[in-house]
Amino acid sequence: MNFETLLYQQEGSIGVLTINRPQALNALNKDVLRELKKFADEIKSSQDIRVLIITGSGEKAFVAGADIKEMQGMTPKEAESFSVFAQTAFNAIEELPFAVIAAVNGFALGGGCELALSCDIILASEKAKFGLPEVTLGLLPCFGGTQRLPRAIGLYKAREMVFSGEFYSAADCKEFGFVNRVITSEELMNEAKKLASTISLRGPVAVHKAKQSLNTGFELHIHEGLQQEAHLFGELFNSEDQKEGINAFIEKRSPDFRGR
Ligand code: CO8
Repeated sequence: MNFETLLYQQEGSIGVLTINRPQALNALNKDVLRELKKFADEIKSSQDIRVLIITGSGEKAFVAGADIKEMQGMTPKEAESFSVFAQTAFNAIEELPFAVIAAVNGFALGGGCELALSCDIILASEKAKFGLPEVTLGLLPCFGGTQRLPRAIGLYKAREMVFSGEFYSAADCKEFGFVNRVITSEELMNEAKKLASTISLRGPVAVHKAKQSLNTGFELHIHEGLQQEAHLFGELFNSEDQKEGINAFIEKRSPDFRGR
């Protein structure tokens, strides 16, 4: 895969996607967003990837937000379309059929924080700073932040973050509940790969269906969510992986999941 603003490397079944505009602290301009969407569309049908890690290039930033310079002079209609376009790209990341880990190595501001929130698991370095500083620019978070953040941490903490526009440490965000773990900068990628490696050994069809059950079920009434959970559980019994998992347990060996 060849991109101008993204770097992609695959180690076995683990993909590492790096947002690569270090000169602008990896800010999300139209090119990055277009490429992110294209990347998600291409990778979603890959048979040999089981976990994706997303990180930022350089030591300073994961992603310092949408590209502020591109917003100058936008009309209301252009701004709305830009927001929809970015939301579509982030939805595509969120809906990937495998686990996605954000390895947040520095500033995750505005669109950068929202990108992390569209990943399944957020690991952060001690140096990471999160924030939704849109109101400091006379804007509001529009790449999903006003929707995903309160769902993740509740309305009250989300209001504080959105209304204040302040930056928060990784430790604060862990306490808020949307950062899973805080790790030293040196160890961040190793830890992300270790977790990815653990997940990659699990049944890929099961991880995919569990992700669907968690993410979609979260939006539903519990009764509908439970119905969906049972339905997805039933669907797993069409998969070879399910038979392999159970057989491996009974035969006292490690399962050899094929993702089908
Ligand atoms: N957009 C464009 N360029 C950026 C951005 C950005 N978001 N962030 C940093 N840069 C650029 C700087 O302009 C600078 O470039 P140059 O050297 O050419 O001047 C370079 O990156 C390095 O940045 P700094 O010199 O500022 O580095 P510092 O270490 O001094 O500061 C900060 C780091 C604190 C991260 C600072 O750069 C900063 O505050 N950046 C902006 C953060 C921000 O407000 N992000 C939110 C943006 S809004 C958003 O994401 C969602 C809004 C959606 C709007 C959609 C509209 C349709």
